[in-house]
Amino acid sequence: MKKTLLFGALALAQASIPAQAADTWLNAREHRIIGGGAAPTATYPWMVSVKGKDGGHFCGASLIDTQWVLTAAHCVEEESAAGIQVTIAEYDQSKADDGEQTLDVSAIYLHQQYGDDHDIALLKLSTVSDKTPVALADSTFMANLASGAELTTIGWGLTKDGDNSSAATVLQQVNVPLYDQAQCKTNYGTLNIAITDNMVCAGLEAGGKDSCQGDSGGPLFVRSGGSMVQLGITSFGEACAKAKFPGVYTRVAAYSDWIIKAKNGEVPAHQGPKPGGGNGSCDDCNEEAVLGLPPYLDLYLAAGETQATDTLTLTNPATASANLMVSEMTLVGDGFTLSDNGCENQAVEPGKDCRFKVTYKNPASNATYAEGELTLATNHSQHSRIVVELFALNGDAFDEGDGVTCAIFDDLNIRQQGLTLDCEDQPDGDNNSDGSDADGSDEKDPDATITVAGALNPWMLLGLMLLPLAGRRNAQY
Ligand code: 4AZ
Repeated sequence: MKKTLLFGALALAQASIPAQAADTWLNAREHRIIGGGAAPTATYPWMVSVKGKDGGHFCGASLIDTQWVLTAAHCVEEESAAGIQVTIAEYDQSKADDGEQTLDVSAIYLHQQYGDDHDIALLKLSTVSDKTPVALADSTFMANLASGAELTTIGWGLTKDGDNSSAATVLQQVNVPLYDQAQCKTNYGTLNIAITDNMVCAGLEAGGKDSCQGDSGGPLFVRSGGSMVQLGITSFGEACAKAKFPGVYTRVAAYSDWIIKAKNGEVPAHQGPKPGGGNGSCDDCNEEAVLGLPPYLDLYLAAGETQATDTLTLTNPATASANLMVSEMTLVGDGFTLSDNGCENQAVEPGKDCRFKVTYKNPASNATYAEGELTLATNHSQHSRIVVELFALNGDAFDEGDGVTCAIFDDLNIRQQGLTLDCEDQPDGDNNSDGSDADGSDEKDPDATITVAGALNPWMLLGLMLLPLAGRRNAQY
């Protein structure tokens, strides 16, 4: 996860342990509910253990609707839906309990702004569960909850902070009071950790009772008139059960709307770890058009022209089983703009399409070319993030007739890509008629031009050259 400091240890453990090693993950970060005891059996039918496909528990969660499980984003950030499963009404991790139900996950929805905040995720189950879901707190409920109110948190995490062999086998529970929000902010502030209004803290001033590693994603709830209401998702803390550093939980009431949106298919599905280790780059990503959108778009400005526009079409295949939703379109790059946007926040039915325009306007500099990137966030299970790389080339960058300067090729990094063409044959301007370099260097004249033969005009040439170039630019899907 992306948090710093106390998140550091968490991030390290989480990031370094691959999805397949989910069972070993808990062992690597031993801590469970601290200062509590075994929960009574058959009391929390909505309690969920999130596991690898090999059955190893790595996070808690809760059933909030027949087909929906709530957990922490940092629990599933590095997971794919196919790589995990959940056991609902789990109690004893060492055996199959009466009434427990293990189901597959069909999609993971991570909060789109998840980072140092918004540690929330939803898992959609492949089939419905017959267990009774837990109720969730809304803001009115929270407003009526006083500091010091008795809350409970449960899980299979470590029982001794730092002791990796202390993970619980049977579900543990501990009562922790709601901690004053301002005090929590102040205390964590000393560690440079921001406690936002999307978080809620629980624990004793003196420490001793807390959730811990392995409890993440599980619930913080209150008993209210004979029923239980979940108000937090176990998220992080400065160590466990430490005085002045209560456990920090995602404030569920801050996400009532997000939960509705995710259930409505308006949040892009999480694609799991990125190829090559999750840093966003991938060499073997699809370079083909995705849902009608090309991996790159070249916009050419003929000499004297000030802007160029292209219309792109996003298509929901006729074979699709659901509407295609684009929740967000973001465009970066100087001089590029998006207009006539008929796609963002629209439901595109199967067999239908939507359109939008991308324009490049030369920003009155003598820029020869520009690069940008258009990203679409969609609800498509395989294409939740579509990236179109944008390239613009200014006609003024070309010599009047049919020459393309070698400088452009250098700027575009084309020469380094091995597409040297005649640039390599151009003199470097030292006027040695024997072809040698007066200064002994191998540099080429940046102002030299490539003469383009016959019908192959500069635009076509650059289009051809940008094709492999763009292909190497890590278009991601
Ligand atoms: C964890 O790493 C974790 N003391 C969970 C809860 C707390 C700390 C760490 C709260 O999963």
